[in-house]
Amino acid sequence: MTVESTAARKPRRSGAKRSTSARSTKKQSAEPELVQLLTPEGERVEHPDYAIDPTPDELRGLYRDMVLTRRFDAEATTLQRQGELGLWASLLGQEAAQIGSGRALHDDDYVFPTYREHGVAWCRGVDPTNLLGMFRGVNHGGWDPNSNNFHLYTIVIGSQTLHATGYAMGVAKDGADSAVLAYFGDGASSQGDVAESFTYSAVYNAPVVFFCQNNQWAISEPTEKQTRVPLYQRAQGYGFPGVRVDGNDVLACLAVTKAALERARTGQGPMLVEAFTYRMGAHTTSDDPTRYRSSEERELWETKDPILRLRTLLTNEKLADDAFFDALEQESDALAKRVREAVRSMPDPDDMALFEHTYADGHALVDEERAQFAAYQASFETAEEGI
Ligand SMILES: Cc1ncc(C[n+]2csc(CCOP(=O)(O)OP(=O)(O)O)c2C)c(N)n1
Ligand SMILES: [Mg+2]
Repeated sequence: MTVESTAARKPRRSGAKRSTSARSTKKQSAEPELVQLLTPEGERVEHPDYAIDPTPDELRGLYRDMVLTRRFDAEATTLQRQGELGLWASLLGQEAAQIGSGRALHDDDYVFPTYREHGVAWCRGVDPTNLLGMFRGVNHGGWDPNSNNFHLYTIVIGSQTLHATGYAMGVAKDGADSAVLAYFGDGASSQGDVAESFTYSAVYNAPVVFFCQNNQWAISEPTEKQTRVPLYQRAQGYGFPGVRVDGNDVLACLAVTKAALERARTGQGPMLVEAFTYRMGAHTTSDDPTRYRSSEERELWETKDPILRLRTLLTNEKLADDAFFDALEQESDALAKRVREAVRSMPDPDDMALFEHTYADGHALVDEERAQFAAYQASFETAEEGI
């Protein structure tokens, strides 16, 4: 099921684009239909429901976003390996899903992420260094959600879809014309929270778009263990549209999310977007995917790399030259250096800060725990003095 794109149809900018209507992306097999606007070979194609015609500047911008996000992510993984972070959840392979959907947002839209949405955070203007405090264990979040309309990372999988739905219901009650974008994964789709948020958002016609990054794995569990139908088809049972998009195609992710958000903003209710993609790396730095999946699978997905296909388009259509790619590499290195320095100089938190902000007005139990912990910490000081 699809909805009409709100993007105006424009004439073709280049002869390279062809229509997919005859060559439908629906395969002979039971493979579901997939919205695609940029093939793995870097060729532009059209889709009958989703039109988009980005300028060369916008195409270069999307490419830059994806490259910088990947570089930041690689640096964070390295920092974890060197003991500077306790854990890192890499987005490798999911750059197009995140940048495409992230760039579809208006400033006053609100985002509820999981723990892997580093590319979306980038689009929202959250400084990448702020994402790392929680993973270093020096804070519980790292940014003010209301400064960027980007909620804190949520580890309890699926729970943020409920927060997003409640927030969207509030947006509707306020009569505001903004939308809410809720991210979740294929594994989270099995959570009751997600089912409840689908029900509530549908019956209250809440302006929320559910963006499921189906990266095909929930730690070591494949998507076949989560569902018997393609995930986007779940929406139908709740009474709102669902669509599957090529999650490694930044243009398709941008076009479909734009249309879904506009639909929500104009009072037409929720929509589910399933971005079909692949988690190229481990679940987190604590995981070893070689124990449960084949290297052939990863190699296959390397041929569908989201960054490579846009680079091919930019190069083939002469929309970017060596100077552009070289400058971007330098910018990436500078970002990595800045991130590394920022992480290493993050101050350790005050031990007692753990007990702050639990309750707005304090709580007797927290007071008791604070006192106990203070005594425990003090016992080390006494022991050290005695040595
Ligand atoms: C409610 C809950 N149950 C279990 C976990 C442990 N857990 C963390 S991530 C994860 C898998 C999530 O998979 P998916 O939703 O596909 O997201 P992905 O990690 O692939 O981005 C699980 C089971 C959790 N964080 N929260
Ligand atoms: Mg997953």
